[in-house]
Amino acid sequence: MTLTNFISFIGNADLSDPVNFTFFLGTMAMTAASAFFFLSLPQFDSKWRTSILVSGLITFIAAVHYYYMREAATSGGVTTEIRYIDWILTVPLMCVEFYLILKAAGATTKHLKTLIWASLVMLVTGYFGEVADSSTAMPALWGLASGIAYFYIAYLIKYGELAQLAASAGGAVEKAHKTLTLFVLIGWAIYPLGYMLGTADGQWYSFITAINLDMDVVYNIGDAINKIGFGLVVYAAAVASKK
Ligand SMILES: *C/C=C(C)/C=C/C=C(C)/C=C/C1=C(C)CCCC1(C)C
Repeated sequence: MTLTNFISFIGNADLSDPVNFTFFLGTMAMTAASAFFFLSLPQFDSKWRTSILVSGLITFIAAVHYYYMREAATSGGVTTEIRYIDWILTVPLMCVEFYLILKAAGATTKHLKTLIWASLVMLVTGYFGEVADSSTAMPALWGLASGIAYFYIAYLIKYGELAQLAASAGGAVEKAHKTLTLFVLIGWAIYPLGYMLGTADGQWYSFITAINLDMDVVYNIGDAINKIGFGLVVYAAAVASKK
């Protein structure tokens, strides 16, 4: 069996295509990361265990969705719905991570609810934008609404009460909060880029297609950075607070 044969056997797809390849790699990376987080659970005390468990759930949910998205993409199908179901489950769980880390410092379920609502608004409006008629202004308008919700989330964690609670906690908690905030500010900014690439047709931002990347590739890169990276930050904070 040649390598090409083997690859088409496991993926049933041309892996020289960046969309297929990043879906394949994404499935593997998310699965491996989930195993890593789940298997590391016993080494932590109960204060951190839920946070690590949530890290593992985020990558595990993604792994399952990537398995199906890879299949859809390689058979010429659509990935949009699977993608957004994934995000609607995993992004609120990332909000839970912010809450869990700051819970001992005084974060309340009210903080959590606000974050979750804002993230749902961001994602639902984004979905409407992706399926909207590209010959109208709707993709731009839905994208704008989604962007406002995104900036609101960024504001809440960078300048809101959560930031103050993190500062008052200090140590590993403050450091983790700061790094997770950077993920939201920089890592999450990858997604609007993918959205613009995927909806550029007939829009004022069609110049973006000068970047010769498929929307799915950009989303896949964003997910790898944000889901695995985010989980590793939480893991590192848990390790640091053991000492
Ligand atoms: C694991 C998945 C994550 C962290 C997904 C995050 C998704 C976003 C931050 C999406 C944001 C969007 C905008 C800010 C505007 C355009 C529409 C979206 C939904 C792509």
